[in-house]
Amino acid sequence: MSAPTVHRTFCRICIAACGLLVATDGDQVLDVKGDPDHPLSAGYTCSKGRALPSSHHDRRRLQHCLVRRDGVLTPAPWRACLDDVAHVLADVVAEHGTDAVGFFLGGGGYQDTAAYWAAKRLQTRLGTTQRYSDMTIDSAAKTLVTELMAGTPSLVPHVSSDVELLLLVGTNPVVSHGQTTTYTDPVERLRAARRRGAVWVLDPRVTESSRLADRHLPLRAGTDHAVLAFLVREQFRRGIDRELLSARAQNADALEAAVAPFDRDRVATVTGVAPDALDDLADAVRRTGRLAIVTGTGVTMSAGGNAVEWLAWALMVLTGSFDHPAGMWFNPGYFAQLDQRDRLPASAPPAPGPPSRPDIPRLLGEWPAALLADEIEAGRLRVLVVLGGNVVTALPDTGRLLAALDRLDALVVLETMHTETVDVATHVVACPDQLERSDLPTLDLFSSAVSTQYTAPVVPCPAGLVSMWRTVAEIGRTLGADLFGDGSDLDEMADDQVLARIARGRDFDGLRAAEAPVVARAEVHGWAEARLPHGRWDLAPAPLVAQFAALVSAAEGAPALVVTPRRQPRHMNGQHFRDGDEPTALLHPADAAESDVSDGDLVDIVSEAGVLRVRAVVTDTIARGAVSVPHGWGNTNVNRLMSARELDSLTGMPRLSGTPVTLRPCEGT
Ligand SMILES: Nc1nc2c(c(=O)[nH]1)N[C@H]1C(S)=C(S)[C@@H](COP(=O)(O)OP(=O)(O)OC[C@H]3O[C@@H](n4cnc5c(=O)[nH]c(N)nc54)[C@H](O)[C@@H]3O)O[C@H]1N2
Ligand SMILES: Nc1nc2c(c(=O)[nH]1)N[C@H]1C(S)=C(S)[C@@H](COP(=O)(O)OP(=O)(O)OC[C@H]3O[C@@H](n4cnc5c(=O)[nH]c(N)nc54)[C@H](O)[C@@H]3O)O[C@H]1N2
Ligand code: SF4
Ligand SMILES: [Mo]
Repeated sequence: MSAPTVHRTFCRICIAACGLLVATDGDQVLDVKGDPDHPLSAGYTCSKGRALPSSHHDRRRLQHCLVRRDGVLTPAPWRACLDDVAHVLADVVAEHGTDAVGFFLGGGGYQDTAAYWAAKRLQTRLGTTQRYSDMTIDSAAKTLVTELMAGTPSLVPHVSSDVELLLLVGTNPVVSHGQTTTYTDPVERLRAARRRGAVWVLDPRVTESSRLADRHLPLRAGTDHAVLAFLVREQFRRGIDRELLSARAQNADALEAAVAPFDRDRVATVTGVAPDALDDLADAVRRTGRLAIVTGTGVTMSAGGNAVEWLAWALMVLTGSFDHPAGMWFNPGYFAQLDQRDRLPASAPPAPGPPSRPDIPRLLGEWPAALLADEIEAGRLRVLVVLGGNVVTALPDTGRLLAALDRLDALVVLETMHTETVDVATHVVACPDQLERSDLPTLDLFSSAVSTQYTAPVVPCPAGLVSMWRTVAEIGRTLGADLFGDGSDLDEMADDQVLARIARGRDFDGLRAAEAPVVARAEVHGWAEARLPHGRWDLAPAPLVAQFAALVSAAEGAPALVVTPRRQPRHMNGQHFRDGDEPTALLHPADAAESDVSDGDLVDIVSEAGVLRVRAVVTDTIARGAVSVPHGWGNTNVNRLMSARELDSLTGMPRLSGTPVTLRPCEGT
């Protein structure tokens, strides 16, 4: 064996984008370590990043493209695979038009900058309405609330480094590294926040993050909106400088009226949190003045997701925490340079949703991913192109979804691995993984600093694999759209030429030559408020106020037992960085006893949508009334329990947190 070569690159499994040192020998990836000189991650990595050598060489890696012939997925060259797709497209478009072709962008698509750019651009060029992505099964509440309160979709808050009060609501950054607010080296960051002040966690479960916090409030699942409403109410009750506030925000009176019923004792009853603990939290907010509130999937996927996000933002506006030190700052983006504009881009005017649910408006031009099955069943969506997503494990109501996918004229999946979605595809394009391609971090507003970096491929790209952007461009060509708009010869174009376009006016050659990531600025405060499209925050947008009122009256008859989500350290949604694990359902001893379930039993969890058989772990680390089950598993797919009919009226989010269920012990296990 020759001496290993060590490459400097960055991880694209989650949004933390940790700096990596990858040792290779030829096409063999030997070892991954954290890059101690990386300005953002300083040597930190998690077990998933360090498992890149084994996932790169995994037996499930796709080595070539596949086409389904006589029911069997058969290897085919890329050109032959795309020619076959072109035939299907020609027939479908001739009969039903371009709008019968839809796109789903998953996590693998978001993490491949050229692919993400190409997909967005092609969708715009085609004017297709059939656009779907993870956003509407993940964090739609955040997009909605940003649009309604700030009047722009372009603000992503990050925790200021000098924060003194950090409140984590339905997020477990020690495992997840964040949903949209990036948490690199989360243990160290939570410890640092504690050294300066206090960390509070709202979560029905004892988590890796709550163990590091000063205070953990194990509230009843789905009741977070009540805690946030109480905190907002306390701000008004304890006094606010209305004149100062009205210069920055409108509709304070409507906000105050909405939260008026949420006095301490009512909130204690609804949430199961002790009244004293609620007072302590309100005192802490008052004492520190400013704070940072980070929400996550535990709440954004719940029925109260929009309300929680709204009230969290409202509290940060009331306390002057947004856009200021000791609160949360907004990343203007290394490429986007939003702070150089006079005004932030305004939210698009409301547009109707898909014909299957026109009442649910489009969000960022997309339709709710949970409605894919409806659109297929109605015959409007006939070809689906999936870019780096595993829709079979990610979307609700698995049984119905599988039946719908089966009805498509073509299901074209662009993937690196043999997944559950590949299993049901008609065409599969084998793509380079992150070590086999050059890249920039995609979503620079999500980065924890105003920064970017370039990586070259770490190992050569094998002959059978084709970049996602190239496949997207080729599909566009078939549909009559020139992705680049200038007649560029796709066959001649290199990945880096696409990245150079994405880098726009910024010095791409300089980036490429730089040995290190470029950090323009660590944090930027005081730019966003002055650039709000309507000049001020809206503290009480009418759709949120109305939905909140409905939520509050519905919450009175809350179900006894609900399924809640959780992420696992060595798994990234449906991507598994360790073999041999099995998902488990965490259950409180009293809930287990009521259903006659013992620790280690297999249990049937039953919802209106379906049944899931899973092993129970009986533990008092979870609050009563919540059953915690992770997603991303093919055989034990929690999405069998999730309804694709009961969707949030403002975002189309399915309720993946807080689904009512009952338990049934399995006989003979
Ligand atoms: N290791 C790992 N990292 C990941 C992922 C992964 O699968 N594995 N997935 C990535 C993706 S796609 C995303 S979107 C992010 C998500 O990042 P997070 O949102 O931080 O996800 P979780 O770690 O599941 O944390 C959600 C927490 O919400 C709690 N919870 C559930 N119901 C409720 C409730 O009603 N109220 C409150 N207050 N809490 C509740 C759960 O117990 C859990 O601890 O993580 C990303 N990072
Ligand atoms: N019940 C329930 N359902 C959920 C959730 C939940 O908590 N509970 N979480 C939801 C959330 S937040 C999300 S974001 C979605 C996640 O849904 P998905 O985005 O579908 O999740 P993944 O399983 O991570 O799928 C990403 C796919 O991209 C592939 N991939 C990785 N790298 C590359 C690459 O470089 N190129 C290509 N072409 N492919 C690549 C991987 O092999 C993987 O199959 O699931 C959602 N579904
Ligand atoms: S936290 Fe882990 S998965 Fe996320 S970027 Fe860092 S090493 Fe990769
Ligand atoms: Mo996500």
